Amino acid sequence: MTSDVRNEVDGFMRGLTKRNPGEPEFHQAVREVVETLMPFVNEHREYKDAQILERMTEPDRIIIFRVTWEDDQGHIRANRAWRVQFNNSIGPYKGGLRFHPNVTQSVLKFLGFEQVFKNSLTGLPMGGGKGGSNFNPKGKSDREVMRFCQSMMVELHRHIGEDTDVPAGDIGVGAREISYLFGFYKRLENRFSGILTGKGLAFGGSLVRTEATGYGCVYFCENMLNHRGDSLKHKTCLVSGSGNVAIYTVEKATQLGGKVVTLSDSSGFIHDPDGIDAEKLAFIKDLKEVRRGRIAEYTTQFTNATFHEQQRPWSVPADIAFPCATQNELSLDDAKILLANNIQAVCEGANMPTELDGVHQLINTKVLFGPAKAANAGGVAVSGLEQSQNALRLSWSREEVDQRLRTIMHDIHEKCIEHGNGDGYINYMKGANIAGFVKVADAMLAYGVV
Ligand code: NDP
Ligand code: 2IT
Repeated sequence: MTSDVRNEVDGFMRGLTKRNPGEPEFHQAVREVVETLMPFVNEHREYKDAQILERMTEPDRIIIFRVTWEDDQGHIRANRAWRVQFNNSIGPYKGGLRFHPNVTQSVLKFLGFEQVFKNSLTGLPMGGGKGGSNFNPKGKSDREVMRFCQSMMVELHRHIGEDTDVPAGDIGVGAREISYLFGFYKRLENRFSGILTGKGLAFGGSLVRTEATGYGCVYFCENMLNHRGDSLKHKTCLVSGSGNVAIYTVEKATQLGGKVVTLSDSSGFIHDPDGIDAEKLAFIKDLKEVRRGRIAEYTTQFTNATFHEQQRPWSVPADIAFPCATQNELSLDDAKILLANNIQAVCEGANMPTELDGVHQLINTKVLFGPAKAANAGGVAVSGLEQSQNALRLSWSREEVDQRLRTIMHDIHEKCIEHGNGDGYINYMKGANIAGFVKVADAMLAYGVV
């Protein structure tokens, strides 16, 4: 980056930080994008003259509301919830809902901002949004989760719709929560329509949506490796997290010949040097998707494995790392350890899992770096396919949806190459940011001043 561009980025970030104080995650997500986009925007004066970057970093609106509910002991509880409707230039707002105690407006703004670019990259007509609550589903009974979801929908139903805003799942929001939310929307509105994605197969859900983010992330990684004349076969892989994205990343990476040796949750990570095969993954699915247990239990079942309390998996030597838990789970020091162990690729299943200086370190060292916006777009892409099926009132086969997912991930990879190729090294972050930006920016230009 030249010093002129650096000054321009710093100036832009000073203004953004002043307008959005106390929102470090949002600042981080915007800085990453602005650093790569500023030279491009300077070369395309029409974007600069129309203040597209300034407009794209300001959400269309944010809805904030209280959610009151009653726990099993009869105590009244109050949480805060948000829906950040970030940008609907190329389609209705689309993006997940997150339930986690560390959810803040900053976290949801970073997620909503990135969703705009990600959804654009899928090639489907989806704008970007995100929502959620600081509600902690951990340790709550099904009935408590149901009462919370119903109370949340009492407000949320006014703001969503198949042509307005279509939420889905994210951390802490899976099949159970989407079912409670959908059932209550239907009751409030007396309408059965595709206002949420990630629905159950009996009521409008799509095959492969559960697997889509993890599978898509591995397809993207395989595309990056193939482009270098390599593949996942015989590669040792690290996966963090043990939720929806992590589980199906392990499944597909294993099917493509990789050996996954780690998984984690917020208590620590497990290391299984023999690899987590299909049988062991079935145990994890039951542990995490059914019993909602802790990853440490893996070592009681598979005694060759070890549990490392309160640690992350990045110190285990491997070829490929898939961070699939949460934001900022891979620091600059972690990146240096991965590089010292000769990592070949880092492919982000989670949103913004790598700290920005860690990203710079990986890209400067020219390892393959698959940024979240591109690498985890498979989830929202199949959500888009769920919307299409709902609109058509039919269901596509598993093979059909999986084939479309593969094609979309392949096309995203191509777009990253188109905009990120420099001297033979593909800067996928730059490619994804520019390719995602152009479609949204062109729509905004066409609309004039809105
Ligand atoms: P889940 O709730 O299914 O799983 C989250 C996993 O991450 C759990 O293992 C959880 O551990 C761990 N985790 C969450 N927060 C923290 C934290 N603060 N510190 C350490 N570990 C943590 O969520 P998903 O798998 O759906 O989401 C994972 C990531 O993927 C998120 O970044 C999400 O935004 C992103 N993503 C999800 C998509 C989807 O379709 N679901 C699509 C695209 C991206 P524990 O149980 O101990 O909290
Ligand atoms: O971050 C994401 O892309 C998601 N949580 C999925 C969003 C969606 O609408 O399926």
